[in-house]
Amino acid sequence: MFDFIKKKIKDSINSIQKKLSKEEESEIKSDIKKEAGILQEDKEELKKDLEYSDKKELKEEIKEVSKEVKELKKEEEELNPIEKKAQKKKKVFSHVITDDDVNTIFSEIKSALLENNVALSVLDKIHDDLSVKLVGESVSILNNKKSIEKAIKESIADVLTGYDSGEFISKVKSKKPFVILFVGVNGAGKTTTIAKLCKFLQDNKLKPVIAASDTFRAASIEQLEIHAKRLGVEVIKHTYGADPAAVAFDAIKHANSDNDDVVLIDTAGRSDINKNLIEELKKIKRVSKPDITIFVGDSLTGNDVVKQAEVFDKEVGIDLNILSKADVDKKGGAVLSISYVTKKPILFLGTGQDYKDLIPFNKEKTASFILSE
Ligand SMILES: Nc1nc2c(ncn2[C@@H]2O[C@H](COP(=O)(O)OP(=O)(O)OP(=O)(O)O)[C@@H](O)[C@H]2O)c(=O)[nH]1
Ligand SMILES: [Mg+2]
Repeated sequence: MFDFIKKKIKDSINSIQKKLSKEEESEIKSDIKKEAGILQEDKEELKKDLEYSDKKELKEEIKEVSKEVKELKKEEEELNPIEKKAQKKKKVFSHVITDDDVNTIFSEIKSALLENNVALSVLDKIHDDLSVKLVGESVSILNNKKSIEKAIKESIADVLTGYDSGEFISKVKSKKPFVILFVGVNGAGKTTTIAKLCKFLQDNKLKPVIAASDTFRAASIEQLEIHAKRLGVEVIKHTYGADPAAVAFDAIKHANSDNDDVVLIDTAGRSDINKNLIEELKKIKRVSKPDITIFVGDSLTGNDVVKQAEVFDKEVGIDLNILSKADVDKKGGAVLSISYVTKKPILFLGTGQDYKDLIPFNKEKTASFILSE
């Protein structure tokens, strides 16, 4: 994930580094010129003095000064690499970052983020954040990479919100049975994510049961039953075409009598979010009164998945996001946008087809990963 953004961020840091290095070069040059000028004046003075004083002594002095002038000229000619020269002069050149510098840094990142389908509001937020963090900051010209990288990392982390998986488990344990409703378009990864989450709950000593409330798509019940058998979890089902809300209701009743800890309600998707789907989900929600509603989105669909999440939130109401297929997503635009746009945190990233491929989301790690080598 983030391959393309990673490269662009590096390019942007290098280009600002280059800009500042050029600035430093001219600063050093003008310093040297100034010093050489002063020495030249000294030399002229001494020459004048020579006419009136002890010639031998003054000749020595002139020789000294001439030598220094020569050395400084040589230094100016050799003004590369910059680092060596600045060290030699034992002078730390610093630069106060301007709006213009931040625009230079941001312009490269912006194109990368746009190409990765990052939402516009997220772009604006990152730009504003970078300005607040960097403008007016005095950075070392030779060693500004670290401070700029740090600011970019923090600005990216600022647009991300995660929901701690430990906190999630505590919440689930706070009520019995804890009911979780899953929503999302078809093929988003709901059913697979439910199977992975069963494993995660089992690993945390919780007993889940699944409601097969997708009575719409052919083979959806069998798909769930295959996972459930492997995981040793019960599936509460009706027939295809049955009322999905009634299935959810039965699953909760079953959990109460069977002492199950969590009810996971699988629902149907549609290729687009149509009225039927929304009405169906609203009814399931009314009947099952879930403690948490999770939106499952396919991260490969970039900005579309963010728009879907907004619609589901507006129509049905969502509490958390899980993004699937992060393992095959080279861009990462959905991951960067979804929590900022929907204001709902990311709980997990799906990173493959195995049950273990459900990674708790961590915003600092994600931001660091974007800037890692
Ligand atoms: N590589 C990868 N594939 C995934 C991941 N999550 C789900 N898939 C695959 O995506 C496809 C669709 O997943 P489902 O879980 O059936 O999606 P759904 O949302 O239940 O789809 P409908 O039931 O049609 O609404 C399946 O082939 C899954 O194996 C993931 O994290 N990584
Ligand atoms: Mg499904």
